[in-house]
Amino acid sequence: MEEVLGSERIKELLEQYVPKKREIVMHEYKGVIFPLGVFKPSVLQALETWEARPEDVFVVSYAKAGTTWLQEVVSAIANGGDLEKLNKTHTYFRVPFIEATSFFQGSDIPETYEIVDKMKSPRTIKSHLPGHLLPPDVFKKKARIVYVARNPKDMCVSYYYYHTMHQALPTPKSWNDFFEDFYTGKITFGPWWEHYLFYWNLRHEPNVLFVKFEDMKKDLKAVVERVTEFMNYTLTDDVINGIVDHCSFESMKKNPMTNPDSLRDRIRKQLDQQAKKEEDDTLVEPKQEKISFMRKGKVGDWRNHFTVAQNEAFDAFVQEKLAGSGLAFDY
Ligand code: PPS
Repeated sequence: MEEVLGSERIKELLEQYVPKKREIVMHEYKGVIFPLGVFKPSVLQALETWEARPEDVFVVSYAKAGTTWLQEVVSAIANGGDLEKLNKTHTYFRVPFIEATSFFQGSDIPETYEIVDKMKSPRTIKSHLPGHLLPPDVFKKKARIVYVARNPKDMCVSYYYYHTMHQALPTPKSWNDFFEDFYTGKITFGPWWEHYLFYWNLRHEPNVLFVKFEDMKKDLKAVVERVTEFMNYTLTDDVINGIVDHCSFESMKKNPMTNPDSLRDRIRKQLDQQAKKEEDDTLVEPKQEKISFMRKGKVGDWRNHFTVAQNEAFDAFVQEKLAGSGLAFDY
């Protein structure tokens, strides 16, 4: 993205960014719910005929599964572990989110996928699209897909907090309400179990690598090595160790080029200024301001949120949905 627009232009757009009054409207596209402000039907439709390249690397996941973490690993590998180079551009621009409308809404820039079209190969691209909505050409061209899955209990908690802080997502009435929606699949990106199973069933394809968040927590170096081999790179042990340090929770949280908060803070500043100017307190829905995108990054935070009854119901549900698939998680 940066190579197409240039970092100065991106900076200029961020500074000019004037948010529109925003009502959160959801729409359904081929059985999946999306907020209209970020995922337009026209973009989802355009992606059906979008042209992939065999050398593309897609980081695909359900929301809050560890995408940003894995995309940083992939981007670091694609850049040969050159951390100085990585730290010049935010991960958001190094690994564009193909189905998302650029957050510079109202500006004159093209859709993200059009920017991706102009990027040089090898491109690293993020997507949360379920299998039936990912551009079919990705499968046809056998572009690489690195998929990350996370135990659905922690993913549910992380997604709940994300809904309380993200301006484009509807604020849940309560944890209990969100829990019900998550487990029935009535949320952005749809039923998580269908998302998982589609990619899990492709895990033996040579162009697909299925990774688990919990394995990244257990042994990040082993995962970095697997992804490096999968992407067909050869990196020295020193370089691999550098990537592992760069991608630790602590490093990514304090690095403004890997922590999505740094972009959010700039946008929030603009929102505050605009609201003040217009003396308009309805400009944006009040959101939790203090929660970081890099919230906890742990396995097991669900224990602080699920009631005993919720846990029992969820276990039974997971067992039913994943039965016979061989897909299981550490909690
Ligand atoms: S998004 O918005 O859907 O792309 O979110 P995603 O990046 O998939 O998931 C965000 C959660 O991943 C955690 N995270 C990490 N955990 C451990 N180590 C590292 N380096 C790391 N980077 C991101 C992040 O903290 C979110 O999880 P929670 O549980 O909310 O903390």
